[in-house]
Formats: sequence, structure tokens, C-alpha cells
Amino acid sequence: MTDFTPGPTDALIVIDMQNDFCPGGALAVPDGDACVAPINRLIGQFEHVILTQDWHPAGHSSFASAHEGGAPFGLTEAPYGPQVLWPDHCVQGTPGAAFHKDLAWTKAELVIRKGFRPAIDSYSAFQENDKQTPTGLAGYLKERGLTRLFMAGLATDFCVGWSAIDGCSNGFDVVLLEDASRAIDLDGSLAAAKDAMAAAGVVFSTSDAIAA
Ligand code: VGL
Ligand code: ZN
Repeated sequence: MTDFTPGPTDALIVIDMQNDFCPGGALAVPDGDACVAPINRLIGQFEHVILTQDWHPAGHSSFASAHEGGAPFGLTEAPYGPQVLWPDHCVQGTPGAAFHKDLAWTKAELVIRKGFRPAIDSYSAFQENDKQTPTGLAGYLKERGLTRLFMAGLATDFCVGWSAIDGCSNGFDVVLLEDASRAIDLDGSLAAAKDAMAAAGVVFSTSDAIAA
């Protein structure tokens, strides 16, 4: 295992550690809250901590409830391509959209909100699902001179995976911390996401490899 010592050009990116993705939430990721403890330790180790927050308006186009006959976890054809339909989740300002109560989030220097455009979903922290609309994160990181990104959070096969891949395509070194992430795993989506991450150049590691 490679040892990673966080330095001034490294950032920890914590993806969507929100109530709705944790047990009891509207789109609960199995064991999702098990990420909180390792992530809190990581937050203590990194100088730069960035969070993402899934942040949908009520009636968002990714919600099954917004489509006649739409079933959660089914597919729809969005103008930008196939889009999974989800239960209503992370509605702006609701308790489900808040960070997990035990997450040590106060140190974060930036919170990137995503999925706020009614017609476009956004898994990646870098760009929305239309693959065209940037969130501004790449520009922020570049302007700040942050070059290596350690990612953790929910869910490995959607928001974490897409963020990791887009991090690589934006020229960053990306390390996925697997024990600090959990997957939804719809129809093999975890295996597919891991293959896609490996092909993109994402390095797989665990939080105990972080030496600080
Ligand atoms: C996510 C589905 C819908 C995620 C967000 O955080 O992985 N998944 N919205
Ligand atoms: Zn969402």
C-alpha cells in the first residue's frame, strides 16, 4: 500500500454525506453512515477540505415522482441521455439535505452544491449530467493550486465515481478512499463504476494509508 502524506496541494473531497443518503433517509445507501468516522479522521488530517451537497429543488427532473408512471430506480430519457429516476431526496433546505449530524463539516473551505438546475441532474462534483455545465470546482482547484484529490463519501457508484473520473479528465491526480465510501449498487453499477474509475486512472486506496 502506498503511503500518502497530505500536503498543501492536496484536497479531501467529501461527497454528499447527507441524511437522505444515510440509513433512514429517502435514498439510503446501505451502511452509508459508516463513512462518517473515517471521514472525520481524514478531515483532521487534511489542510484543505471541500464538501459537496446534493441540492435539488422540489419536483426535480431526476425524481420519479416528477414523471407520470415513473418508478424509482427506473430509467428515463433526458435531453442529455439516459437518467436514473430516484426517490425524492435532498430537497433544498430540508433535513434530508443537511449533512449527517456527526460529520465534522465545519472545517470545509468550500461547499459545492449540485443538482439545483430543475432539468439537469448532477452526480459529478465537476460537471452536471449533461456533460457540459461546469460546477466551477475545476477552476477553484486550479486557481488555488490544489492538484491531488482524495475522495470519499456517497455513493461510490454514482456521485463519488463520476467525480473521481471527472477529476482525472480535468488533469488532477485522484485517489478513491474505499473504506470511507459506500455504494448504492444498482444492477452491477458498483463493478461498472470501479472499472470506469480504473480506466480513467483513479488510484484505489483506504483511509489508513493516509499518514499525517
Ligand atoms: C446521488 C443519486 C442521486 C449520489 C445523488 O450522491 O450518489 N445518487 N443523487
Ligand atoms: Zn440527487
